[in-house]
Amino acid sequence: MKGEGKMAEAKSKSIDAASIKMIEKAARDGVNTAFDRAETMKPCPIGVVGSCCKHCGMGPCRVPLPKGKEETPEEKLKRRGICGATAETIAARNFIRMVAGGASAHSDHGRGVAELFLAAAKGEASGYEIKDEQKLLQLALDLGVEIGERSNNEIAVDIGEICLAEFGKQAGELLFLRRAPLKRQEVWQREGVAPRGIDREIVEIMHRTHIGVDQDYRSLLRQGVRAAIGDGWGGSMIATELQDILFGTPTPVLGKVNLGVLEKDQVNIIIHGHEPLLSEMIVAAAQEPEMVELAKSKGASGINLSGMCCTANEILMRHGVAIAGNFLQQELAITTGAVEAMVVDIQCIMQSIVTVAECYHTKIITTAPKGRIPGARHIEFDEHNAMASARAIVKTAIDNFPNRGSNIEIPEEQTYQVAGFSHETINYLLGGVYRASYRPLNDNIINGRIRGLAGVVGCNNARVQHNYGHVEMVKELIKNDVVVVTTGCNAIACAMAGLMVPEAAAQYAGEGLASVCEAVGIPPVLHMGSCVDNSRILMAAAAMVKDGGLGDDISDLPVAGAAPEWMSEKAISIGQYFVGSGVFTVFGVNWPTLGSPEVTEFLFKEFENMYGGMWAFEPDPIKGAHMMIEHIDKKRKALGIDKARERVLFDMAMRREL
Ligand code: SF4
Ligand code: MSK
Repeated sequence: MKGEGKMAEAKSKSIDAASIKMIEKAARDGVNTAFDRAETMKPCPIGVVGSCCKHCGMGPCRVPLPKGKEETPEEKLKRRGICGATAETIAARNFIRMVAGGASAHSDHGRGVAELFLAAAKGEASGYEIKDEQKLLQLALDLGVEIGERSNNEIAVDIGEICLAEFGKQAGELLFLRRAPLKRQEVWQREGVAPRGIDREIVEIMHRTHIGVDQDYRSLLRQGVRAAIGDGWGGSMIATELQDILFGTPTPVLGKVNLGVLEKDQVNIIIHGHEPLLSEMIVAAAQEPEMVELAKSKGASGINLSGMCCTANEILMRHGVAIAGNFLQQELAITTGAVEAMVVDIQCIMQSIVTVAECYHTKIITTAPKGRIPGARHIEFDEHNAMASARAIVKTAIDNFPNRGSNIEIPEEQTYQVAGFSHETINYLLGGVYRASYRPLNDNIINGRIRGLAGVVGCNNARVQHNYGHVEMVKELIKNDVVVVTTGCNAIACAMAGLMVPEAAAQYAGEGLASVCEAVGIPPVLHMGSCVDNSRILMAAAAMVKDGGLGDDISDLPVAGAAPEWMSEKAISIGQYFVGSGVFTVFGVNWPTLGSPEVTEFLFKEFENMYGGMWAFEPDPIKGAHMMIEHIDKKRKALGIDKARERVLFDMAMRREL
């Protein structure tokens, strides 16, 4: 690997000082990273706009944009795939296959959680037990499960079986759709997008996009909405709800973030991926006195656990475990030379980490049967004996400590953050334990101190400067009094930039938002968890509608969504269920249907008439933020609360009232 490729110009690659240092170290060490590959690997101009089809053996077929505005039928026939598919069909098929990929990733995660939940309730998964009884009982009420004198485990068995059945259901509607405002449910009925079963809608996408099936882009995109709603209000929501019951619903917790959390004298273990099922056990195993003693016997002063990507968010939210970084920092963490083991499960794991690890001493340990990488050590997670798997992993890391080389450099950068804002916690923080509600949030939106709410989420993308889009967009929003809720790699970027401590309100937020944050003691950017936890944002939006004063539907709320550095198919599915739930959603970097102006127009404009929410594309994060603010102001005007902001002067009386 040494000497391979052109080394990246570090400073233009990231806004984060720790990452820049490690990009430079990788260059010195001759280690090629995603930052280098993004420079040398130019995207195919036809593929990037969604106009390349390889759905059959006659392709790939590439269909360019038309030359002039008016095309004759003869000219039209020349711009087709071999099977006759148009640019519209190809772009729409590609787009909803991305939805299918994303929805299946989230939903298969949810299925895994439901299976473990059921096994734990039946006493077949030692080490796991119900941690949040209140949420268990609430979910029982929501799902119509009898409570009576039954034990928690008896109730949980029923809940687990009902949730598992949601995946393979063939008819009817997903049960969690009932959690949406009534008006939203009517929109889904009207448009024919209420999902029947989570798996069914994904399979139907794969069928419709096979050669020669659905060749009407409107019809294809409708199925995309249906499957995405099955993700947000189905698979992802099941994952979040059952994880909370099994591992505890997050409450505010202090944590540290960035590569500086790695410890020079300790055994460093990074847990990377998405599922908290095994990582919860690794957290426990790493604290066992025998393990700590074993680490000391190898010359380390202890065991230091940290997370990466969404697993990091899961264990931060529930245990305050430090976060080493987000998606584009996975290779950089190994480049420090100080990581004994990187333990991975599913999603967003770069195959290259195995080869980067070969340049140092790090062991890559895969744990999921469906997520294997050649060259990695595989220690399979056995849910019936999870602690044994966790101990084997921790021991492998400890045994590797003496193999550390001398080429070690840990950047000092790390920041503090307050995380753990589940939608229940926001409820309690705003309304108090005895009158938990979103009323104070709604009131402050109505009186104009808070302009609106934005959900800013999603990945890093090596095609753009690491973390720049995330941080600039969020800063612009809070400066304009828009409170931000966040998940995934955006949350990690915001934490690294110091936006997730209460003091950030005074430094970065507009006067109205800052005054509310100071009164409640919260940061202006609220960490709601991992990718599947975007379902918490849906629940928060539904709660805002329920508390009244801001319309009858999510599409009436002064809210907007964004993923300024998206890259994964999951981000497309998330964006699609935000839009399908009535939220205006802006994506950065690139847009995968630009090869078909009709499809793009349909998603960006006509969707608003159908769903109340629509997509937009803007690579500049500040401009993207202003598109969101404009939409929020449009909704404020429609609600008749646009004048309130003009009256906000924040005299002493108003501050006292707060
Ligand atoms: Fe080409 Fe049609 Fe086959 Fe796609 S399905 S690769 S457009 S022939
Ligand atoms: S980890 S899906 S890069 S947010 Fe959830 Fe980050 Fe995107 Fe993966």
